[in-house]
Amino acid sequence: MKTLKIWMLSFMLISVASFGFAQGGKKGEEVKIKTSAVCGMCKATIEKGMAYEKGVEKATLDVDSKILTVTYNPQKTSVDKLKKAVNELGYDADDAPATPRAYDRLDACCKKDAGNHK
Ligand SMILES: [Cu+2]
Repeated sequence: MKTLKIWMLSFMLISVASFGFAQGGKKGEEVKIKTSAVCGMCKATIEKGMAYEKGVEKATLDVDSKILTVTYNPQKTSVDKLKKAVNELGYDADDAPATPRAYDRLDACCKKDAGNHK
C-alpha cells in the first residue's frame, strides 16, 4: 500500500510540473506562414485577427520578411485552418491566395500590389 501512495504522489508531482510547463507557453506548436502583408496596418490586422482565431496562442508578423509566426495548439487547430484564417483576413498565406471578398475590403495601402512601404 505504501508503494501505491508514493506512486500516486510522484504522479501528482509530475502533473503539476507539466502543468507549469504548459503555462510557460511551451505546449504550442509554431508555424511560419508567408503572407502578403505590406505595412504596419497589415501587421495589426493580421495579429489581431489571428489572436481571435481558435487555438491560436500567439501571432507575430514581421513586416519586412512578411513572415507570420503563429504559436498554436495542434489539438484545436491546424496549419491549414490558420492559413485559411489569414486568407479570410485578406492576405495570401504561402501558396493559398487571399479570399477576394476580404481582399477587396482592405485599405488601398494594404493591397499587395501597393508595394512594400511602412
Ligand atoms: Cu497594410
